[in-house]
Amino acid sequence: MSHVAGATAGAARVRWQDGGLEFDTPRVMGVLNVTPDSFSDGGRFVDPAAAVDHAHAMAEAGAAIIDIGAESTRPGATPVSAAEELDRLLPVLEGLVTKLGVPISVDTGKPEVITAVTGAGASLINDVQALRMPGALEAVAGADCAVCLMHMQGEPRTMQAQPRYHDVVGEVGDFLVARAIACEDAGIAHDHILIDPGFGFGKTSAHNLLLLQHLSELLDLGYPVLVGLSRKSTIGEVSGVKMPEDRLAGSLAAASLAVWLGASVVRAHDVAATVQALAVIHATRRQV
Ligand code: HH2
Repeated sequence: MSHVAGATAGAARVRWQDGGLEFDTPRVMGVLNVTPDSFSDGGRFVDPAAAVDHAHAMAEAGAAIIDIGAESTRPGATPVSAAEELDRLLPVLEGLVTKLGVPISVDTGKPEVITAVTGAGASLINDVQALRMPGALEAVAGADCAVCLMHMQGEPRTMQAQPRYHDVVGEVGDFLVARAIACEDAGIAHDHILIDPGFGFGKTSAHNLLLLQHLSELLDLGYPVLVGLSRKSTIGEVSGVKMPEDRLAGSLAAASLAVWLGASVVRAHDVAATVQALAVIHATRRQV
């Protein structure tokens, strides 16, 4: 399989009952954190009305899907109960479902949250634990939704203490394919699955940069690839930019590289700018 510059992820598709996402063009997933403590926008959208407004603004700016998270996964973040997650999520979901015009993803791994939010209209479960929590696989298999399986070494509280790999690209790929096979064995259809190397989740900057450089190897696993590099600390480290909200230029560079190398979906905080960057990458690739 060729993954030289200019190769395309093709017209892969991720499905759910009322539609799905076609990946003949790269897509932007807009980030909506309804948390008090997310690393770059914590506290801005805890008010459901502010969250709903921001989701609409991101959809208007060209987001193909909105990802709502109610528990921060930043290093050292405090875990949140399922009840607290649902208290944060459900008013926002209720305010958006049927009105937003683009599908909604929820960033969660708890089975009771998966069941409640898919019942309330979420189309995709984005799980940084790749459905490893007991009951999570079954909850997705029993709902009509797609899933994004992300790699993480360790758990958020301690994951950045001492990440170690012999072969980060091989180990992340092996993990993701094993989780995808577990999903398919549980009855989740192949075209309901996305994979994500999990930039910053139990990885040093060197690990993250290697994974980005070798992203095309993950395409060989046969699932569309989602990447989340927006505003992350590796961008700060390599550029010397301290504040996450000042890392737009670096985030666009990383998103553009990822899409050039074959990523289908980019998870981003700055939707309009990312949509514009990806349009240039896509147009260039069509000329190759
Ligand atoms: N990164 C974050 C959260 N969820 N999901 C996927 N699939 N991939 C990612 O890279 C990813 C993710 C972290 O970013 P953010 O949501 O902005 O911060 P926080 O976890 O602090 O809320």
